[in-house]
Amino acid sequence: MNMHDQFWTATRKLRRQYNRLWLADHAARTVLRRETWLTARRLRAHAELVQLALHLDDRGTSADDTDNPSPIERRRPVDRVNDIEPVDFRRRYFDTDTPVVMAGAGASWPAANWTHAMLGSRYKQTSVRLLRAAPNEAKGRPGEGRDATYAQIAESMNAGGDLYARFSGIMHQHPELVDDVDIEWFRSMRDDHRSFENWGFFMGGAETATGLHSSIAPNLFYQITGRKRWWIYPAAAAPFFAPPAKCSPYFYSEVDVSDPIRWPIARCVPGWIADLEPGDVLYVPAFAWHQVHNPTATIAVGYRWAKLGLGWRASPVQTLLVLTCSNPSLLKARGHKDLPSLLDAVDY
Ligand SMILES: O=C(O)CCC(=O)C(=O)O
Repeated sequence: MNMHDQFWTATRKLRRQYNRLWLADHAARTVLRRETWLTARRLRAHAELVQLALHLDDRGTSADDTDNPSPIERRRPVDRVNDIEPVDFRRRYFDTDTPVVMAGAGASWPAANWTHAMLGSRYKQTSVRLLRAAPNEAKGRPGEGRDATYAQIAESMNAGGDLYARFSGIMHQHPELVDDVDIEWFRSMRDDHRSFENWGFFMGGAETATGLHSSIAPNLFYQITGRKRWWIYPAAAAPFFAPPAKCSPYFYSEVDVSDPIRWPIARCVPGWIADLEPGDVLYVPAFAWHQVHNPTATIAVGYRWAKLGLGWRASPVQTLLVLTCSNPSLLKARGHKDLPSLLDAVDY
C-alpha cells in the first residue's frame, strides 16, 4: 500500500462517521430550519479527524505519533499530458476521477487571442454579479452581490484592482463567444454529450482568488490569458474541510489551502497542485474540492456538464445533499439564469 492509500485507510472510519453526521445535520436543518446539537457533534467529529490526520506520519498508519508537529506535504503535481486522445483521457483520468492538465490543448483556438481590453470594449454594457467567494472573505447575504460591467472589470484589471467576474454566464448571453472555442473538442472528452452543458467565464485582476469549494459538475477548464494555481483534492476529502451544512447545492469551506501554516490540514490530505499557462485545459472531476489563485490578471472559461451517476460515483453523500437541498431547492435553482445569480441566492 502506498503512503496515500495508507492515509485514506487510516482515516476511513472517522470520515464515514463525519459523513453520517453531515447527512443527519442536513436532515435536521431541513426539517427544523435551525441548528441543532448535531452541528456541534459533526464539528467534534471533524476536529477528531483533523487531529488524526495531522499525526499520521509518512508510514501512514499510526495515530500515536504526537511528536510530529509538521505534517508532510501530500499534494503532488497534476499530470501534464500532450495531445491525449479522448479514449485515453477517459480511461486514465475521467474514469478514475483524477485531474489532468492537457497542455496547450486550446492554444490554437480563436479565443487564445482574446484580451480583457477587447472583451471590455465589446461587452461594455453587459454586467455580471460579483460574488464574495475569495478565501477568507466574509460571505454575503442572499441578494447582496453587486454588479459590474465588463468595461469596469477590464479597467480594474489595468489599474491592478480586485474586481473578479467568476462563473459568469456571458457565453450563454453572447453565444458568439462559443464560436471561438472548439466545442466539439470539449464534447469529445466527456462520456456523452446529450445531457446538460454549461459555460462559466472568469475574468479578473492579479492576486484575485476563489476559495475552497466543490460542485457536482465535472469541469474542463480552459486557461486563456494569464496564469492560475489550482489546489485540488478528491471528493473523499470533504470531511477534512468541514463544509458548513447550509442545505445548499454549493459546498464551500473556510479552510484556506494556500496557507498551510494557518491550516496544516491543507498539506497533509493527499491532493494535487496545478499551475496553468495560457492554452492549457485542466480536467476537474465531479465534487473534487478546489481553490484557485490568480498570480496575474487572467481570462478563463470552464465547460461543465452534470450527470447524477458521475456525482454518485465521486461522492454519494454530496449527491444526496444536492438532491435534497432547500437553500434554494433544485426546482428554484433551475430558475436562475446563471451561476452567479444562483450562488447569490444561497444563504451562506
Ligand atoms: O478560476 C477561478 O477563480 C475558480 C474556478 C473554479 O472554481 C471553477 O471553475 O469551478
